[in-house]
Amino acid sequence: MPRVACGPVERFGFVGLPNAGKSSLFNALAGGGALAAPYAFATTDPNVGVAKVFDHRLDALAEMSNSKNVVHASVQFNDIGGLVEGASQGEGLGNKFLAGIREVDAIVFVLRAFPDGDVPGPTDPLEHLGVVETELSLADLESAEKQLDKVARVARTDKSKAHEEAMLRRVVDLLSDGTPLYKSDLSDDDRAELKPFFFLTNKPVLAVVNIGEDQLGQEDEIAAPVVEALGGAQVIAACVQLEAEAALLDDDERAEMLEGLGLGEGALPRFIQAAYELMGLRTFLTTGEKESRAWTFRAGSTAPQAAGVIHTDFERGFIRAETIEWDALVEAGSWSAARDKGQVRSEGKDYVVADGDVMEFRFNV
Ligand SMILES: Nc1nc2c(ncn2[C@@H]2O[C@H](COP(=O)(O)OP(=O)(O)O)[C@@H](O)[C@H]2O)c(=O)[nH]1
Ligand SMILES: [Mg+2]
Repeated sequence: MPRVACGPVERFGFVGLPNAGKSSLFNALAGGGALAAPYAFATTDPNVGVAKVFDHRLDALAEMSNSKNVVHASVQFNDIGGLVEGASQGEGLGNKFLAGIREVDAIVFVLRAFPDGDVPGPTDPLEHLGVVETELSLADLESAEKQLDKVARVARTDKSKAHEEAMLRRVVDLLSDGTPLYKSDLSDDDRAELKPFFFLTNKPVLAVVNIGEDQLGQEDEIAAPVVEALGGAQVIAACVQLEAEAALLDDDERAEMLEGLGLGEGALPRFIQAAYELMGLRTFLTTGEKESRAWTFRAGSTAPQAAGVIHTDFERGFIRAETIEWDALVEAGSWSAARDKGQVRSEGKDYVVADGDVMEFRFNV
């Protein structure tokens, strides 16, 4: 039996101080995105959840096709637990915590801004970021020094190791200055080259600033210092508690509550979209009466590679892909109407799939 592929699965880890709102964010995502679909990576770990990637294109196609089944793309997230000062020294749950971060593909900093006398802890998101960054950077520094030591010894007799040694020296210098690698001037190529050394701060990051109910409307202002500190990383300000409460409601009630608060769709769709984009993921779609579905593929994939996300047979036996942009298809009203208008393209094996393409694969096994 050929393996049924399920596309790239990226794992995001929530990292932050105790009481920042990590578990609340987890519940908000799990509540809103709790899916019955049997994901390949279904897990029994209560700290691992799956959230669906909200996609209005998929909804429009499902409506057009009157699909019986609608399947969203998804991302996996881990509630790693609270970081405490001294974690890099193996303080308390420090080691377990660092191991949790090593397992994920990207880091989501959860930074508290909400004031609440009943919830202990600092309420300055920059202070949260500072503690977390210091611990991660110290853990990386220790690891970088050890690895540099080894490589330098080998490099004395093996000249081919000189470049590796220089890279690690640069990493040690950066971390000694307190610069996490994601904030450094290392190029994307440098960062890719450093992957085999497994540094925590070499992972892509995004941040959620958790604001209080009374701070709604001041999102940009409160997030600004974090945006500046993280230079370039996506920062999303949201009242996680309200989002978690909304997630417990059914669709209509949730929409009503969020609209009533002036929050539109809420912050979760934006958060998940940001997470998806951070990892260079794209979506193509399939649609029919039986099912409309969003499929995740890596930016730059060719049509056969995208077909392989559905099934390895589709990739091996790929002939061509009937392709149309989702909005053109919705406007035409059906595949046959779009075909009659000459809007459906027949793409070959070199076609680089675009985000939002709707595809039907022709294959031969
Ligand atoms: N007022 C207020 N309280 C919040 C908010 N987010 C989380 N909390 C509360 O803060 C406490 C800690 O939240 P939790 O999600 O468990 O934080 P964690 O330790 O990072 O997992 C809980 O009592 C939450 O109800 C918020 O946006 N506003
Ligand atoms: Mg928690």
